[in-house]
Amino acid sequence: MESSAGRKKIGLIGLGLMGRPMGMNLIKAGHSLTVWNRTASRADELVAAGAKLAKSPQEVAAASDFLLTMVSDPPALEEVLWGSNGAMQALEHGSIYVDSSTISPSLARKIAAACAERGVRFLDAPVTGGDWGAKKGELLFMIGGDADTLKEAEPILGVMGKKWFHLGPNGAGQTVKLAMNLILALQVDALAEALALVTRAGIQGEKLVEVMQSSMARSGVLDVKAPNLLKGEYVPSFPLRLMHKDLGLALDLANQLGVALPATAAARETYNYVKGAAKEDLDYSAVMRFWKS
Ligand code: NA7
Repeated sequence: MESSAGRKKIGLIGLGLMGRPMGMNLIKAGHSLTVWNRTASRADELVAAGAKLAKSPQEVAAASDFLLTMVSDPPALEEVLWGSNGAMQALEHGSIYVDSSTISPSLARKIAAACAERGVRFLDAPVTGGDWGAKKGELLFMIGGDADTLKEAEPILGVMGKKWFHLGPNGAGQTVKLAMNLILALQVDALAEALALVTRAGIQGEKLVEVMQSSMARSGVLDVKAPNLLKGEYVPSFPLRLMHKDLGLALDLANQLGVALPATAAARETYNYVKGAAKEDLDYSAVMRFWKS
């Protein structure tokens, strides 16, 4: 089922902030791409660049030997896989299915089992890098699943990302992704909390950031998110509503495993407050609004 020059027939479901640039990079690399999105107009840019627009997730799966999904959360993914005209029923024996949404490890394992029954090879492959990483083709993939399947998927992952980590069987990619997002959420929350303290004391936030940049507290998060916090500009790169969702998924997993995550539980309340008060879609760095609403 491969098209010319070893290019795969790729299907992409979910054309949000992340899915659109990932799809664009696949087209630029010469792959044949069939797409579907709940809100069809979000496919316009990709269709103009050469993608075929399918009428349903089922039609995407039937047209593809490599399916990629990138939707918001577990209910969205269950809908596109098992809802009306869902993709699962049309996945071809021998094809590869990669999900890059952030979902629960248990749902990843349920999908892997359903795929195995159809002779489909499944990888959970959530990403980190934000929408700028997706645009530049520099995402990091955290992979759960079979090593040989990963080997086969690597040329396609390499179009969208710069690195991937094989972390264990299905579910392992999602487990590490939830741990990663927990760290990012806490780091940004801690930075916002410290900025609230110094600015209330009459010291400019920039001063704290300057000191941090020369200390052990420097970090990638500081480089990328401190400017948002200092300017109060929160254009979504990674939306707060999705970070809030991921903290909930991390706490659910912790509950299942019997691990206490007290700092995560507290941070989720802070993000929850800002999410409830927000009228527009915001980046997760808007957690600062807990102190400056
Ligand atoms: P976005 O920009 O919020 O996009 C989410 C996508 O999921 C978008 O295509 C949505 O379609 C789709 N979606 C949401 N709910 C559904 C349902 N019920 N059925 C079908 N499709 C749905 O998120 P990002 O691109 O930033 O993130 C994607 C994932 O990566 C997410 O798991 C993050 O945590 C990490 P719409 O356009 O709204 O019709």
